[in-house]
Amino acid sequence: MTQMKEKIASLLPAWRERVVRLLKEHGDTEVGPVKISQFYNGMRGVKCLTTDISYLDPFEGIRFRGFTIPETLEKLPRAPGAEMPYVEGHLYLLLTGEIPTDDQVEEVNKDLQKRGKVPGYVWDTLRALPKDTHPMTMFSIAIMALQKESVFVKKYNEGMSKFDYWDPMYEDAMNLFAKLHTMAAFIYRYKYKDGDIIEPDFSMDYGKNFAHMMGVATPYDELSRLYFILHSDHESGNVSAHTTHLVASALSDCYYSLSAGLNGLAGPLHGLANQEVLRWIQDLMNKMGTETPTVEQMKKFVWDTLKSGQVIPGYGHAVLRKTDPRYAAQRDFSLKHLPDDPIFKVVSMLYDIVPPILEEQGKAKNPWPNVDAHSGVIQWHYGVTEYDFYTVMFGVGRAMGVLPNIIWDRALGQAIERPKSLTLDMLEEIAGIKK
Ligand code: AMX
Repeated sequence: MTQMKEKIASLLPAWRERVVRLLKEHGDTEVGPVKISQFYNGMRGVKCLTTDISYLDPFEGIRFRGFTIPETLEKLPRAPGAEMPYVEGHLYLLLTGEIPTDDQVEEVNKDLQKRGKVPGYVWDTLRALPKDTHPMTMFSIAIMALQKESVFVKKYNEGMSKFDYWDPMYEDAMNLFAKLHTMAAFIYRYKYKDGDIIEPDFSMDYGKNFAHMMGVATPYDELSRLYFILHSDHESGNVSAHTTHLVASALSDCYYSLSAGLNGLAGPLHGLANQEVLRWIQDLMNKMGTETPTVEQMKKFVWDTLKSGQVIPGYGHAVLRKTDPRYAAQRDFSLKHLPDDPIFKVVSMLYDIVPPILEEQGKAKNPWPNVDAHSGVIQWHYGVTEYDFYTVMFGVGRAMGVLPNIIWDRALGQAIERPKSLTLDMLEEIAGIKK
């Protein structure tokens, strides 16, 4: 057993004891009311989920196991001379709550390498799809194709104690995560590079191997590490995390659950926003006929977008009420590596222009940029210009957060999800509306 899995096993009894005690002694304690508006506004703010893997503060942004993004990037181990930490170390942090040693990271890396070979039938499945299939659909199908490998299903069918569920979930999660970067890069090269596939090099770490398989030179390896870490987890209530958790709550395995979560990530209000941002910025540049639009031209374009009833992609957030620290981390990377990139310059100008306009319009609760306002421009700079693909990379990163969540769901005995719904008649009656 690896040190990472042993660590989880050793932490479990104390966590279980806390949950049992909480439920036994305080199970009836009320946490908060639910308003009628929350039935129709996507349950904004209803406190009814629990995770210990990340917490999203509206003003401070995400904390992974208690660490802010700058702390995470600073504390996690990295390769000698590398700018960004190992993805493997972040996985260890999310799963165990502890910053790993170099030795522990090395062991995770070796373990993922052993699990990394993708069976040929996955490639056959992808090759059978029409080339114009969206890469997120391809990614989701590739994950589903692997479902027959599930260790959880096998053990469940053999019969196992519910206290042991987490163990085969862990095995499935690691087996799946170990292959995601290879499947993502395959989809990229198959779809956009005439099927000129670059084989994985498992002597490399996860981020470097992804950059290698994409065929993009350094510092794309640094960017990949940063990108996967930043996109990993964002509490439990966002669509991809919640869907993964919901599906897994039926004891569906990691393959079914992650594929479902990624189908949610593919929505334009969630993970697809990063491709929308780039499309929108390029539309702006094309319409203005210049790579360097003026402030006035940009203001007009922002207002025109709003007046046509569309949202400004990359701005606003359901929970955050300030600039997303994931945006800030990508901005720091860009200031160092691509300060003169024309699209980065537009992104920077929009940072000054959009928030006051959204405030003046007075609808969005958060006028500040989110993670997606920045990710596309950096990918474009390094030649990954096929923006349909960006959400696939988001998905690889997001898996690193949601898979640990569903391992811990099983470990702490979270039940099948089943909230109660009411009819409009019932809500009107509660509201005292006379018909
Ligand atoms: N541009 C224009 N209007 C916006 C807006 C934006 N960027 N963000 C919010 N609004 C509008 C909403 O459409 C809503 O209008 P309505 O009352 O007419 O329906 C109103 O402001 C209130 O919305 P909100 O409570 O501030 O946001 P929300 O929680 O309903 O939605 C989000 C959050 C992210 C979907 C929304 O801000 C949005 O559509 N942003 C643009 C798309 C985007 O960037 N998505 C990526 C989010 C991060 C991620 O998941 N990857």
